[in-house]
Amino acid sequence: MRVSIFGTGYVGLVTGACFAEVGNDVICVDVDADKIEQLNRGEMPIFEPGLEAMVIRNRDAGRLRFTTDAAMAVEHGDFQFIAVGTPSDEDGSADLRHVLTVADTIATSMESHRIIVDKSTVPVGTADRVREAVDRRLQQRGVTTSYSVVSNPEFLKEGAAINDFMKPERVIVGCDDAYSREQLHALYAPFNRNHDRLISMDVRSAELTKYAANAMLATKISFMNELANIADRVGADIERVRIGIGADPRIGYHFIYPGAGYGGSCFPKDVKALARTAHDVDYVPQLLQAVEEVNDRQKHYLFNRIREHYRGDLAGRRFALWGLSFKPNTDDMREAASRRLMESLWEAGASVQAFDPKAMDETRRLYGDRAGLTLCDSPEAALEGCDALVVMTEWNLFRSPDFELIRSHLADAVIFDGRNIYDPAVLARLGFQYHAIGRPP
Ligand code: UPG
Repeated sequence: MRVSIFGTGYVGLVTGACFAEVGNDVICVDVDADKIEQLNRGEMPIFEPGLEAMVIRNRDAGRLRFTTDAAMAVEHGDFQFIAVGTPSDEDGSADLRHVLTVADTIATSMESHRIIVDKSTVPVGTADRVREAVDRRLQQRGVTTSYSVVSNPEFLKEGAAINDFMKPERVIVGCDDAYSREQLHALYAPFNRNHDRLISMDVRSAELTKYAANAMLATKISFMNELANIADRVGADIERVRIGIGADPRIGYHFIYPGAGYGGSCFPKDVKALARTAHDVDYVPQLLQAVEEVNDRQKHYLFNRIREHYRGDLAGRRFALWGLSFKPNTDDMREAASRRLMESLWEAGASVQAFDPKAMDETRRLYGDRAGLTLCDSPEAALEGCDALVVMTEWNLFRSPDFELIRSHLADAVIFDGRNIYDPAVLARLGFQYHAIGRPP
């Protein structure tokens, strides 16, 4: 089948590569000419396991092309995917500027029936706005052609996006006509394992499903972080509690890890946008507001522990920071808890020596040569001359370090762990002071 994808960001690129991988003829479009050139050379603008090899393989097979030529892409694809960013506006609502610009671009050269697919995360009602934008342009051009607008939200986890796309648990398709439903069914057929993964529904329900999924997951995390704060105060160990409650299949073990707060491009933005949608229809989303507030507070948790430990005396201290990305296996630092921590430490006059397996370039891009930040080549180098170690991302590399070596580098044998990856009993035996989330010291 012929597929065109607007936007070569995270979602667009993974979607394009995976559709090509199963034999479709895919064109990816972006307004950023440098990015398109880079992709044509086989260089990835983001790090995602397995992506580069898949892009190169399909590009070489002629099934995956990158261009800035939107008209050619509109001509090419029976499916026109919109996979551009929807950043948060000042008031938390999703900014639809890019989505509507793409809708207009498609309508500017559309001559015959196309299925326009919203893959970007967009608030309920966006399909209608896309339709309005398309109608306006078609009318202006005097072109009369039928077309459909379909909602097909993505559920890709960064770091596991290829696998999530190739082996989806579900594919949500919101559409109001039988023809598009059949076409989407055919397009996604190669990704069914054992049984049909496609769940079809009306457009508005599909749009809301995306937000509902992310808000539910964010709620689980904030719930656990709240419980960790209670555990701290009553002298319980949240890790035992986690294992205890997860055994109930109604609760389950997924997404109940307490930590330094959720980050990334989706949860913070989507919880805000859903709350905004609720306000817009005169509903006060109390639970969603609390989910966000708890997360905000949680991002200060580790800094507060550090400040308490040093009795407020942080000026001139130096901290080794392991992990900068918002989670392992990605170089993404959007809304990463590490950023909030570093900024608080700097404000208090402390400095940071940081190491991350993938996010060093991104950190350099964000903070440049900022005073108080030294980027190191290895976890060990980051420890040199520091007062204490702070772990912010649970990369596998950090899970079983040489604790003797850590101690030999640090002025104090103190570890602050924002992801609860170490065993308190082991660290106590080795003579460390260990501060984790919701665990007795
Ligand atoms: N997190 C926790 N505790 C947990 C699980 C996750 O603190 O038990 C944190 C994690 O550290 C990270 C954030 O939650 O900061 C988000 O993690 P994750 O969901 O793995 O990352 P994303 O790549 O942002 O993926 C989410 C959804 C995915 C959706 C995507 C974009 O999981 O289904 O497609 O956002 O909307």
